[in-house]
Amino acid sequence: RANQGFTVFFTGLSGSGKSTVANALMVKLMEMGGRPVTLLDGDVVRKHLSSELGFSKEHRDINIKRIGYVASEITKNGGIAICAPIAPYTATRRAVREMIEQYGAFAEVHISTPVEECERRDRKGLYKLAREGKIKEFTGISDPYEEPAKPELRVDTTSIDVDNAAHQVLLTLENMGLI
Ligand code: GGZ
Repeated sequence: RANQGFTVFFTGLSGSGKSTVANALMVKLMEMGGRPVTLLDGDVVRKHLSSELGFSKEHRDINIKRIGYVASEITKNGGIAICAPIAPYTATRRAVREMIEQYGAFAEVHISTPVEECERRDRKGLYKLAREGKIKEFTGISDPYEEPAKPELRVDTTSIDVDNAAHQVLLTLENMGLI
């Protein structure tokens, strides 16, 4: 199974650094050549694949299962899928893992940057809006985030830079025999 496809599934709060690390990882994997790399980023997926969905538990689960399905097809065909949604629910993440492991490997990467740090950064001003009650059901403020118990890797971006975080993901993939 040396050249099997695989999925790197990032999970973590809004503003935790998922997209940034996922992008850096994508660049590194593309530079290595070989398998095609597809990035399924949270907001891009929401625009193109899940535009009718909101942020209830039901809608988040539908969103994550769609991402999982696309990633499973990529994995089945020997490619690399990088997913970067919040994916707040353990059971849904497990369902995606099971779907993908039928075809290839699955590496869950928890970007564990604490909510205090995400809110301090508040890159998009969403935490402020959530505090003011202008965004309901906001993950980490007024909606749950279930921490992964046994991710393949956990990275807190509070004190390490993007390049270092992406490098840690690469080392994890290497240890799994995937690259
Ligand atoms: C969480 C929200 C919400 C609510 C809008 N809760 O930082 P962002 O802006 O770009 O990332 C967040 C994105 C989350 O979408 P996902 O598809 O990743 O979520 S899930 O996996 O739960 O389906 C944030 C923005 O959408 N956003 N409202 N209420 N994030």
